[in-house]
Amino acid sequence: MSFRFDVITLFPELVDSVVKSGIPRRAVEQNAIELHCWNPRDYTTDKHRTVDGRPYGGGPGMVMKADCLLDTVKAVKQHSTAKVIYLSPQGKPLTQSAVQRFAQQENLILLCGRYEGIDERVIDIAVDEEWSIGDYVLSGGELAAMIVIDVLSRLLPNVLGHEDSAEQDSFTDGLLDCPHYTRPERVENLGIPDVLKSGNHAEIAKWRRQQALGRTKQRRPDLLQKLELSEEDKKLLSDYLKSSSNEERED
Ligand code: 9D3
Repeated sequence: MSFRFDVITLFPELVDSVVKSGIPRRAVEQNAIELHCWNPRDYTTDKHRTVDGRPYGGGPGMVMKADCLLDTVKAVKQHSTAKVIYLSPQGKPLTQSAVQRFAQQENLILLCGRYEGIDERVIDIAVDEEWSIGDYVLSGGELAAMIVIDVLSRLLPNVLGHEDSAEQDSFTDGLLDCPHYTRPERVENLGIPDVLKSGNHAEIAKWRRQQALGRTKQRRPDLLQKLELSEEDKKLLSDYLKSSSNEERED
């Protein structure tokens, strides 16, 4: 499995930095991902290489011009038949399962806006899907495109150090992760749950499942509502909630 990303951006050096370290970098080194950036400024035809214009109807800010964007898309499409994904605050909220669907395509064209956004006619003519990364205001689509690249590189087999880490990731089973500990055994006045030192793997798995269920219930009840819990999970969760309400009453 491998991916090719063609990213349309006024800040190619920013997008390139996503493959400078960590898992995305390893994916590039293993030829599992290819990243190509395309700068709309290189597809302008005027002396000042203008990529933005004032909005029709007035108001603050600038809008990215249609012509250089459409010419950039045209150039990219000579190398890729992929879908054009526009990252924008108006898009559908991106989720792990949406990215898993992207992973079934081999290639993606990621279009990043700057300023107030792009001329709407580019969306009408050239965009297949519009996605947002959440309800907060970025200064452009680049960080969102980098997130798509990062999330997809974790889905590549052989790229993660541990073969099975991707499957154990939070969200793949719909739950938040359990707590993790490593040496030393004592940090300031804090120790480690005894069960993790017991060597009893069945008990350890049960404890981790219980922590995942309990933390998800307390921090992300919306995630838990989507799941159908087994009778065993329900018991683990109710025991967790009892002991965590006891802790609140302690001292
Ligand atoms: C005043 C209206 N704003 C829209 C919410 C203007 C505006 C803010 C930020 C227009 C563009 C941007 C730049 N943002 C992105 O390009 C972007 C984004 C985001 O801001 N939040 C979440 N996901 C994304 S994906 C691309």
